[in-house]
Amino acid sequence: MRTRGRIVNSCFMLGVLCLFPMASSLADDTALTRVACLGDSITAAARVDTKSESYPARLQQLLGDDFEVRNFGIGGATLLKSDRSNLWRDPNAECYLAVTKPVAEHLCSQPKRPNIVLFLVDDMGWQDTSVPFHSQTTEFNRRYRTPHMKQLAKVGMKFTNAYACSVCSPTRVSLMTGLNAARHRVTNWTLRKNASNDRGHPRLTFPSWNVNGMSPEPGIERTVHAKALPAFLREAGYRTIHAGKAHFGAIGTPGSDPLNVGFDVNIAGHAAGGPGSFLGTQDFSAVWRKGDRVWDVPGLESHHGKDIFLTEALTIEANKAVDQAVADEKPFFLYMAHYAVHVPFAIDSRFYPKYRDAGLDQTEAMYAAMVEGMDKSLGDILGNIERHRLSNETIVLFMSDNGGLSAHGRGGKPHSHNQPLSSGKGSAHEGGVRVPMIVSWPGVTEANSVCGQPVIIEDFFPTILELAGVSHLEQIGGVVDGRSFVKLLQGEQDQARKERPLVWHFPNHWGPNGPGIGPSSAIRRGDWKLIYYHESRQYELFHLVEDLGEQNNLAEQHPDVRDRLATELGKYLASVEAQMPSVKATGQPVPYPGAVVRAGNAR
Ligand SMILES: [Ca+2]
Repeated sequence: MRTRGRIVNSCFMLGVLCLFPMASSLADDTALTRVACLGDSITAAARVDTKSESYPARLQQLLGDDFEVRNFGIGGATLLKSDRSNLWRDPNAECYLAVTKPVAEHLCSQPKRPNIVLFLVDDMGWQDTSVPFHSQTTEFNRRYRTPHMKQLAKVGMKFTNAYACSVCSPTRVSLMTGLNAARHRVTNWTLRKNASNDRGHPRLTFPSWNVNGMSPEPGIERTVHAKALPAFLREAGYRTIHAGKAHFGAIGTPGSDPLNVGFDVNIAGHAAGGPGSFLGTQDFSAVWRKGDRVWDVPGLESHHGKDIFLTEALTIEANKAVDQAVADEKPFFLYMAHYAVHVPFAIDSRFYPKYRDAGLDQTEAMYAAMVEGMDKSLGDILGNIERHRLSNETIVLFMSDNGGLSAHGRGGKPHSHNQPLSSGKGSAHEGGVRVPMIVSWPGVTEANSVCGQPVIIEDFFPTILELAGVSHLEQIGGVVDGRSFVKLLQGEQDQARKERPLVWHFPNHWGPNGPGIGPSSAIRRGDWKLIYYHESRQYELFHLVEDLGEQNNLAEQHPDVRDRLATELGKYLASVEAQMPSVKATGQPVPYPGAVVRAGNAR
């Protein structure tokens, strides 16, 4: 159905033929829209270039089953032009839209506009799935039940070295802008205007980071002014649908409303990064815990008071928005950004009992049930797309926004929930930043394939725009830090990517203590990863292939690698004028890591 919109839009843009009124009227009147392929000019007689039989065939392929493309050869049916331009009739009085050869060829050369589903889960750890992202199946893979993720991995490509930032807002702003957190300066999570969520620190003062998040408008204090991903996609003709958690900008700023950053539809998104409740019986409100009403999930009133989990309600509403986009013949970008599996955990009674019966404590059983509910949502979203017979023209990207929560609020031993990775959400260690990622691009990604090349969250911005055929993706300021991974999806080598370092920057204080948690900057190049801790100015150096669990700090054994990476990290931070904490005792900013090496201060 939506190809009709494509031909109309393309013709309109081409300025050669405007078929829009005809396409609409014919589509309403008949099951098939008939398209007549004519010669080089519609002002000439209805004559077709018989030497070029291929373009009508290509056009038929492009337009699909909703159209009937018919080629009129010389001496064949004589088309009679009606009194409405571009509408033609054959002697049997059947109507056709007229498409001349140049137009048809132009259409055939147009990049397809696939539907795109970006399924982003909140706080989902690398091991919170039955899909093994480690080289072997783990106990966690056996614990969690995510059959639809398994199916997605079976038809698509699994990324085993995919990274986000260690907390929510930096990841989401990088995703939306293509900028690294060191550059966009939304380095910690956001909520209230002009208020930092940094926990107090005895020895460090934190910089004036962009506590108000991302802004589509210039001149809003303490924001990064940027054009967000959906704004580009909307311009390219997409219906842009936001469902779930937004968390792009602080309350009262333009970036807090997804409709202001380029989404046509907003289902339940606002400034807050967590739901008041996951339960419809609690109206998704924080009232039950006497919490601040800023956490109340907006919208979804039709589900209030009902026995429905938030994940399910969002899925139902997202599917309705997709149905509408299909009915409107628009390609769609669905940003399905679940509030799950973030706190506050709640009992999803559809899945909870079996995990409790399997011996998990209440918290872990709630968590596992929420993971399975998220997976059911993935199945329901993809099932709906299949029902529309659009699976073959829909690209699906599955991602999490940071590592799994492990420092507090979980059952069992802290910092253990992402093993074999160390630590969890809020940490510079792998457990905080390495996340599950799967991409399915029908006809392109090799089924059941695995990609071990590192990708990072800001790479999604140029990738998705490339997939959508958007060529002008210039960000405000002219810089995009992300690098498209389309080549990887196509199964090609990307040598330049191998040379590109990944950088994390967190000059902030999240709160809990634990391995890798605290103000820090980090860099990964190849198999090496260096972390620079702002308070101690000490380093951790890990060889991730030999020591995935980051247990052996090699900073002393390999000073050459340490110094090389520290200098590279420092240079990058300096180049984007990254903010650093200051030392309370002196008022001086913590130096960039390269400077520390040069000063000989490194441990
Ligand atoms: Ca998160």
